[in-house]
Amino acid sequence: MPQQKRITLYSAIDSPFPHRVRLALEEVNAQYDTILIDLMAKEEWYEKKVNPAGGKVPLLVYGGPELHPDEEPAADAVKITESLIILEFLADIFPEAQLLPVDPVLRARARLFCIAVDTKLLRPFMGFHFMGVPFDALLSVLEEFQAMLPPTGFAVGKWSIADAAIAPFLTRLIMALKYNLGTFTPEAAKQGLQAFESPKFARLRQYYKDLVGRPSMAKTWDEEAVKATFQRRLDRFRKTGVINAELRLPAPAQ
Ligand SMILES: N[C@@H](CCC(=O)N[C@@H](CS)C(=O)NCC(=O)O)C(=O)O
Repeated sequence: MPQQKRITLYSAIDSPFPHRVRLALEEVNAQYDTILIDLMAKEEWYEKKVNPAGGKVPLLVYGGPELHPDEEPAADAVKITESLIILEFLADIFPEAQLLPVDPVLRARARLFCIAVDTKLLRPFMGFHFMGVPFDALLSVLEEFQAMLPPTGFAVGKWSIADAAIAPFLTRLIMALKYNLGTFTPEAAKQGLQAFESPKFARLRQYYKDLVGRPSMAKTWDEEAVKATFQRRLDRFRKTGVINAELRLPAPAQ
């Protein structure tokens, strides 16, 4: 079925949440416009005219004409927030792409996997990056995800929204370890990479390679750009303790 309406995605380079949506849009070969929001210098119009409920990304507009950055979406266009909900929406409007499997049991597994990313991975992920939580906490969660994977292929066999849900976090984690982008020590980063490279994580590593090998990832992952934006976020955190609009800690001792 051809795409019925215009799709506009409000995204941000460093954020893993809109990245989830971009992966799915690429997987279904959707035509879409992207409006980039700089989360560290967020302009007023975004919250005022587009997303008054907190000014977060992603936000997907379905319908209406082409949008210019500081323009309010048309009244008859639909605005959808929350990356996991947007993924489900894309699975619904592009049914032939099977972003969710046809089999009800696999569909349930894909959805559980998505929820597990948000409930189990996000906290230790943020904790390790910014709050001195040891990498071991993250490793044990990664082990749980590895255990959920089938022997080969993606999270529930064929690529699905479950893979979109986790992939942006894995790419960012490996990037952070490779380039020491976080409040952890270089030694912790080295140990983290060694653990990831160990036989224990062979299945997760293969899964990561499969995710990174998708054309959808090639089109949506610009490591240099993410690295630069993440570095800015880290610099701000070191000066002010601000992680994002919702999370602020005492500025770390220099
Ligand atoms: N649960 C939301 C989380 C979205 C979210 O937290 N987005 C952050 C970026 S990582 C954001 O836009 N924060 C607003 C800001 O930093 O000003 C989702 O899955 O879409």
